Amino acid sequence: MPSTTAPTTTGQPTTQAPTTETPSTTALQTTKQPPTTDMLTTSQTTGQPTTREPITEKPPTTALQTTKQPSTTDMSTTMQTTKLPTTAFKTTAQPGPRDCWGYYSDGFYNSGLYTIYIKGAAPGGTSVYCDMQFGGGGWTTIQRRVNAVDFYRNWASYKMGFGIIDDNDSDFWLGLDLIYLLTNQDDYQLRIPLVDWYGEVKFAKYSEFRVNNEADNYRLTVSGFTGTGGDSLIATHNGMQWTTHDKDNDNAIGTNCAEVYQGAWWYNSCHTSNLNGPRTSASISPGRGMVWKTWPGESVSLMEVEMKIKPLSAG
Ligand SMILES: [Ca+2]
Repeated sequence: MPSTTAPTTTGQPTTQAPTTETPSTTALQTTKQPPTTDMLTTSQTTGQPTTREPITEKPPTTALQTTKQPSTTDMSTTMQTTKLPTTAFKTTAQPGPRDCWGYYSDGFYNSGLYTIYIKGAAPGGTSVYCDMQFGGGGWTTIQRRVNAVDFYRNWASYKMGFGIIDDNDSDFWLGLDLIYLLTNQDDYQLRIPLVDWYGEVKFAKYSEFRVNNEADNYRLTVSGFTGTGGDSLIATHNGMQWTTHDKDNDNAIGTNCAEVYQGAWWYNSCHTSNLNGPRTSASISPGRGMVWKTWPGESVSLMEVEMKIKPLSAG
């Protein structure tokens, strides 16, 4: 790993730098950024973000992994004691909504935590954050970046998920196994709100979003773009497999894109979007941040992003 002494701290926002919360993340970000004059000259002096600044990490209130949830029904108790594989659950009745749209359809209009019962997942249910207000409501959130949780993680972490799901100020990745199961129980659409460091908001929406299983390295199928932020997903990333710093499935010969861009994604060789990259300052070396190339551009890291899904049939 190169040990450049990039003067990156000068480009960090001064009032809300995430450095106070996860020094290790910052270290990863800064060591990868070569010295550039752009970074210095574009350092924001008047355009500092004024809204939705990173908030100090809250104590975990809800474990991401659903296996920690207590069993509440006789059915789930039976399933657990017999140690049946999760696929056996398909033979039993659906205990509740399979996603947030199911709750919305049942009249639940408040955003927050809900327990959903994903086809093929743990019978005890999965705790997820449902966005019931935005974009017509009923969105199941699979990723959120609004704080300082380190997203430069290995294959196992992205497979199982990480972070804390509690409210709008928590960062998390739901987990590729659950995203696979979710997106294969129906035809799902994907919505990605993009927020830059000035607080401007745009979005990208896809009428098709599906992730395959681990045997196929969570290959991405995405199509049908609409939105205001441009498409930074289809052309480069459709059909690609998942790559982490410890498992290289990208198309870059002799290079691990996750390692270069400090994230984990459906890298090609390498990317036009990097939403699991470092959540760093507004000005970055090209691609080395929380990037959406079509807006605000590859040399700007976003301030906030989310990935949310809903059945296409929901409208
Ligand atoms: Ca490679």
